[in-house]
Amino acid sequence: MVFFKARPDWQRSSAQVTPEQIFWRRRRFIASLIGAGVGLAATSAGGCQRSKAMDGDLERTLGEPLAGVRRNSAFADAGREPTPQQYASSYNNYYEFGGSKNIWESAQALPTNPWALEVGGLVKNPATFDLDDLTQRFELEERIYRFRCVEAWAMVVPWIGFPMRALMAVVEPTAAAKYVHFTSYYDPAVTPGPSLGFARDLPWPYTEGLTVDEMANELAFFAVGVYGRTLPKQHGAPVRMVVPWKYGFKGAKSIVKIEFVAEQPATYWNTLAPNEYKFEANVEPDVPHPRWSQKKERLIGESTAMFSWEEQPTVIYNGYGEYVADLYA
Ligand SMILES: Nc1nc2c(c(=O)[nH]1)N[C@H]1C(S)=C(S)[C@@H](COP(=O)(O)O)O[C@H]1N2
Ligand SMILES: [Mo]
Repeated sequence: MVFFKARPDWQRSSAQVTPEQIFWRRRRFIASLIGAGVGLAATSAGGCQRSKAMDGDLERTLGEPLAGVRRNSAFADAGREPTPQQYASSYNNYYEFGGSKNIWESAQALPTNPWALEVGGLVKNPATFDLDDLTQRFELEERIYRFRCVEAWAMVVPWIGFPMRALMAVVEPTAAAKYVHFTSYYDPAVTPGPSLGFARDLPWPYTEGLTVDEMANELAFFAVGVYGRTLPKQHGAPVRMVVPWKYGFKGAKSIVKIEFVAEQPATYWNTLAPNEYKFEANVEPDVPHPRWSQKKERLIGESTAMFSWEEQPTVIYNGYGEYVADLYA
């Protein structure tokens, strides 16, 4: 496993970016000084950034404050401003609670306390982690990551959590472990899924997978918080995966089980539509989805209408190539 320090693609020298990119970067920098960016920098790590008042009902879904979390300086700048929380926390994909983006209220039915995260399979030390283990046993840090959904919308999110490899160090995968299978919470009485006829045949529970080497990469992260607080249920409380160089669907929410295995596991979207959702699912602008191009993305914002959001070019590995490209060489 190679762990190397590197700058993501958007932090390289200006010689490598076009004048147009510099223009937009400077404009955004100036905007951040006079706008909400200063608010973000001046508050404690991950303080909520708001460009306008948040809906009171939405605000009640946000978690408990996580105090004293240090921001990892390597991930303090994603080259784009963090997405204001009222957008990120009210525009979600969480199929267990419905097929629309507007599931934040129905997701409040998710029971998160107590929680048991079972880790086993090909490991030396199988273990079950409860809620306190997740927020206290592992040293928490904040990382501002770009996030890219396969549907071509994007955002920038200040996650709080711990590197996946910190958990690997505790359970110690054996040499036979080549893949990791992650399982989300599922209870048909609580998580009805989309209210469509085909919903009966969906391959619940939602699962995802990585190679062991991907899980050991410096970027791979378990989030237990966001915007300075514990995760709201709509983001996958109490613990979800964040793998920022891959499409968003790889980041399973509300994880109850992690199993180290020898063979590539079957996963939710890859089982449903293997030609559209690959197991690897790295962000690759030149590899179109069968039904749309991946060359551009739109940053979620004010309106729910995607065409009105700011369009940006998609970057290979979502800009994290210097961390992950050698995994695929
Ligand atoms: N269990 C579960 N995890 C999931 C999903 C889901 O439907 N169920 N959707 C995925 C998809 S497609 C995306 S884009 C992200 C969205 O994360 P967010 O709502 O926190 O932005 O969650 C991913 N994790
Ligand atoms: Mo997604």
